[in-house]
Amino acid sequence: MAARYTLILGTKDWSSWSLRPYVALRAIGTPFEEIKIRLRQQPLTGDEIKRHSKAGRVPVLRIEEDGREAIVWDSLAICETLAERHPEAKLWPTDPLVRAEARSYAAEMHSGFPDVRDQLSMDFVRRHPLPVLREQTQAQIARIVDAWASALARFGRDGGFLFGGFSIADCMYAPVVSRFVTYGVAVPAPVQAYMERVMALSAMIDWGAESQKEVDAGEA
Ligand SMILES: N[C@@H](CCC(=O)N[C@@H](CS)C(=O)NCC(=O)O)C(=O)O
Repeated sequence: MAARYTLILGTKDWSSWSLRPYVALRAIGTPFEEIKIRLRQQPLTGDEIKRHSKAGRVPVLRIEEDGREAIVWDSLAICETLAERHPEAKLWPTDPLVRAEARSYAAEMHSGFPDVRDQLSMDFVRRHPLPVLREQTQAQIARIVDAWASALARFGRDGGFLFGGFSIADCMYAPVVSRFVTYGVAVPAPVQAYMERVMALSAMIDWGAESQKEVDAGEA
C-alpha cells in the first residue's frame, strides 16, 4: 500500500523551514495532505504544533504506511527521509562525490547564516527595501552567492540547478532565494538566472499564491 504523507507546516508567507520539504515533496510528485498552523499566535501556535511533534517546531511530516506511523521533524531530516524513500526522484545527485558536496551545501544552510535569517526574514509575497546590513550579514550573503555561483559554474549546465538536476541543496536554499527577491539583493547574472529558475518552479508559484491568500486574510 502506498504511504500516506501529511506535511504539517507553518504560515506559508513566513515559514522558511516549511518551504523546504514542501518543494521536495512537490519535486517527487507524490500526493500529500497539508495541515497548516498559524505562526506568531503564541501560546496557541506552540500548543498546536506540540499536538503533532513534541519538538514544538514545524515542519513535521507524518508518514502512515501498512498500519504504522512515523513522525519526522526538522526540515533536513524530512528531506533526507524523502530522498531515501523515493530514490527515483534523485533528490540527491547520483555521483557520490557530487552528492557529498551537495550534502555539505544543505548542511551549511541548515546550520548557518544566522544574520541573514535575522535581518532578511522570509516574507514570501511582500517586497521590502534592503535594510542597512550588518557586516556579518553582508559576509554571509557574499558566501551564499559565491557558493551558488561556484556550484552553478561546475554542475549547473546540466539542468540549471546547483548540482544540475533539482536536488535537496536547492530545496534548502529555496527560502533564501525568496528572501533575496523580497529584499532585492543584487547578485551576478548566472545567480540571478538560477533564482528566477527556482521562483518559476510550480511549487514556488503555488506557495506564493497561498501566501498571498494569507496576506489578504490578515494572517501574515
Ligand atoms: N531546524 C528546524 C527549525 C524549524 C523552525 O524553527 N520552525 C519554526 C517556524 S518556521 C517554528 O516552528 N517555530 C515555532 C513557533 O513559532 O512557535 C527545521 O529545520 O525544521
